[in-house]
Amino acid sequence: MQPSPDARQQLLALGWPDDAPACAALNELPAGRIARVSAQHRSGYIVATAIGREFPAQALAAWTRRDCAPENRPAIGDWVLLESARDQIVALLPRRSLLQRAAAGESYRRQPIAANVDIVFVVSGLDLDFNPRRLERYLVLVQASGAQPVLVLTKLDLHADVDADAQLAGIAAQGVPIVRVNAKDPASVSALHPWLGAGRSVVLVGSSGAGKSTLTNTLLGTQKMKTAAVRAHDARGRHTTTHRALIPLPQGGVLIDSPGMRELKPTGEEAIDAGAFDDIVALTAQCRFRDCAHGAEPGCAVRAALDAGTLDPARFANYRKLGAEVAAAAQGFAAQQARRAEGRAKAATARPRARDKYRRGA
Ligand SMILES: Nc1nc2c(ncn2[C@@H]2O[C@H](COP(=O)(O)OP(=O)(O)OP(=O)(O)O)[C@@H](O)[C@H]2O)c(=O)[nH]1
Ligand SMILES: [Mg+2]
Ligand SMILES: [Zn+2]
Repeated sequence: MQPSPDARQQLLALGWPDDAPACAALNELPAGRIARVSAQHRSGYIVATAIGREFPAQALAAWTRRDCAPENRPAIGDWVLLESARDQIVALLPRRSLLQRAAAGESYRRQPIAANVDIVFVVSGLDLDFNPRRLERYLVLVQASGAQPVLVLTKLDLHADVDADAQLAGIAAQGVPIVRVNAKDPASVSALHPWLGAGRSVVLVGSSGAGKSTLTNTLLGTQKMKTAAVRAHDARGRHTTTHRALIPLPQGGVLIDSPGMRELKPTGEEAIDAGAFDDIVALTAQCRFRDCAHGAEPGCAVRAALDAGTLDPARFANYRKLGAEVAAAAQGFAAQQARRAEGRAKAATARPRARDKYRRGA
């Protein structure tokens, strides 16, 4: 079946990256059966095949099983293939990117935040919520996603006096664009348009009250998302947005608004030296000893930079803290995988008959 040009056109409006060479194989698929996951509920998925054409779709049984890893199930932003006659999802199409964090608790499970996004807007207010260390944490996770980060600092109209430049110098030096906006003002927010053209998908992340939904509404030109004032004494938000939403924009791109995050733990897949802290990595390469611990060793370039005031000690401390967290998460995840494999092997030898019976019925 040749895809109709109409169906293809409609997918483009949902963020289908038609020009991406990596998607050549995907473009052979019948466009009329491709849909994008636009929301995820406990009972299943909402998918879209065109702007305004959204409907619930059944997930594959394999995805509803408890032992299915969350990152192997469709997430918001994923492209899926539907069965021709029914609203049943039959396949998850290959991803360009996946932004994820570790789920809360000690389970080492992963929690996808958004799939197939090109850009992650890391949103932070310039108010009391402003915290460069937390932004660095976001950047480590974004770095591992395959998407590009952009730092969006909101509430410029209220806090134009906040001197963020010095505190963000390390981040700016990584080449991460930093944009200051009044999220309520369309003219101010138009500074974000270059990242929001046709075929682009952008996810908004940041703590509650940062202004993600306010930005969404201003970009969209309507008050689609609910917003709420932050607490006066600490500028914390009230977790107003409770579900992720995929929203096609008049600028041509697609935006995913998400609930404010309380906790942002690495999954262990991140590489602390792969882009979020290049300035520190460059310094460590100049230390006299390759295994320098940046303590009392002679010829330590890191300590020299700290002493000279060219490296922010808080940034360096955060680099170490995040590095340790990534390593611990990777270890925990590997140990958990090993336990699971062992459990599966035991179950297979103990109950071959029962297992065969269930498999046949699935
Ligand atoms: N003056 C001003 N107010 C802003 C700006 N950005 C956000 N706000 C206000 O900050 C409050 C929180 O904004 P929301 O858009 O609800 O924040 P959110 O990030 O979506 O929060 P959650 O949905 O809870 O995660 C609202 O009262 C907004 O009007 C800004 O740039 N300027
Ligand atoms: Mg919100
Ligand atoms: Zn050193």
